[in-house]
Amino acid sequence: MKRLIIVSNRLPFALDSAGEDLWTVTPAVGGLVSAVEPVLRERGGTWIGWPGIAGKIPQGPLAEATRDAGYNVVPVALSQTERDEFYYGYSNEVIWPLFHDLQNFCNFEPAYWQAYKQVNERYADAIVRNSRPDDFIWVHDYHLMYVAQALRERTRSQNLSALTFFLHIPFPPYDIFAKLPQQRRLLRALLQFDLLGFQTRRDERNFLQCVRRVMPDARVISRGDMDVIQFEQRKIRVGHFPIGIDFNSFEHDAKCEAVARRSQQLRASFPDCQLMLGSDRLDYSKGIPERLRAFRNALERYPDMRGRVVLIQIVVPSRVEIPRYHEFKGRIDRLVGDINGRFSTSTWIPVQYHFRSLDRIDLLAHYRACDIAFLTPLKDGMNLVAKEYCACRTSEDGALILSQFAGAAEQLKPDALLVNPYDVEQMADTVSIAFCMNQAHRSTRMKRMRRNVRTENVFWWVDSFLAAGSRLTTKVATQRRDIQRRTVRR
Ligand code: GDG
Repeated sequence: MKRLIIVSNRLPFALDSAGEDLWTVTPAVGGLVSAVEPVLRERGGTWIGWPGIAGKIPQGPLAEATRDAGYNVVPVALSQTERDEFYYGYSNEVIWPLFHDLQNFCNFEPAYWQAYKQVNERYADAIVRNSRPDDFIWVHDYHLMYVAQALRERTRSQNLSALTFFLHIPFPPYDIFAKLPQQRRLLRALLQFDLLGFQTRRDERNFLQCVRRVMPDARVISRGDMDVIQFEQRKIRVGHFPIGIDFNSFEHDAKCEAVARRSQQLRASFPDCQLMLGSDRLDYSKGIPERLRAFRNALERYPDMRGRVVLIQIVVPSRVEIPRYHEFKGRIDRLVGDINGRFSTSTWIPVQYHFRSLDRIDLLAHYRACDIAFLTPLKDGMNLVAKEYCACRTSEDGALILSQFAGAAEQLKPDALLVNPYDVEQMADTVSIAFCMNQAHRSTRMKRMRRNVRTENVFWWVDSFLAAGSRLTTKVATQRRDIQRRTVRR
């Protein structure tokens, strides 16, 4: 088995200063970490990433934080300016909104691109220092799309391992991508990887469409479930690999005593009510205001639901240093206040709102206790919360209302109730349908969704990606031998 080197912007934990020589270590929350951490813990390997603090990295606390990880951790340091321009800037003010089709939220500040390249070069240097030619290098996500180009500029091509990349967020259609000032440079950089993985068929199709339109020198050849791009005498394979979750671990933990107890407590706090759950990082792509407006609309138009349904909305703080995120939180606070102010009675409050991260037991207890999950991203690479909800429904019941623009909809669509998050009335009608759906009907759908999430789990995802990559490493090795032979003959 090849050594696995994971490269992502963030490490699976964040270090934070709590005063002179005092440090806190907080586990990172987010889809990438949820998916990749169990894999690396099982197989071992190396994780290269940033520990979340600007400036010098304190070695003692880092060693302490990674002692029991089960894999090596290589930190990458970022200065405050780099953090601002690469992470908050290019990654989160340009790529994130653009790739979620929210181009009006973009700030195309030219200086951001320089910082993006510079920081990607830093990650490339860390890879060079910490990898061997036969390692499997797997770069993750939109922060690091320039890494392969930086690596190729640093290493002579015959010394490179196969370089692979997976994009966790959606890839936008051409008409949106075309707004990116660095569109050609970015595509060229992506084409320096040997394997490119996307979440869904839709993302893969969008990417190929952009390559066809923007890169006239590239030739796209379709081959069954994998596409191949011929570019600058190299072949780049392109596929879609929908990410999954560690189903067994969620199912197992959801059945444990502590989760059962907490789940019963939750249910007992809302007698005679159906519980609906929304759980998201604080992000404008997750459709939280739209969901709240739909819930308000449902309470207005379906008065029978008043007093009989509670929406528990968990919002996990994220990127709060960015002013837009701060303003966005204000919008959510006001909507929750409006709904509760208008509809609450002395015995019933319609929205239970938590602005904090729950620990795993509490999160799983919410999955177990809630009759309906209500997840309405405007666009989402996958949405793991939807899959985690299904895995934790150990009694095989519960309804899932899911945005048609979440990647997970491609796999769960026959059984999830799909909604358009821009259509508040349709969402409200779907809330009413879910509310009235009988147990037998819910159970048939949930069983099928659980089967899918159990089968196409995170290990299946990794295996299919690594399998596509391994075919590639053989090819890269052959190519390397050919180059060496030619050099010797000369
Ligand atoms: C990106 C893409 C793609 C949620 N609340 C709490 C908590 N969570 C965990 C969930 C889940 C993760 O956070 C969120 O994952 P998502 O997939 O829903 O969303 P992103 O963070 O935006 O992830 C996304 C994903 O990458 C993977 O490829 O699906 O489309 O945007 O795992 O469990 N965790 C804790 N407390 C909470 O309150 N501890």
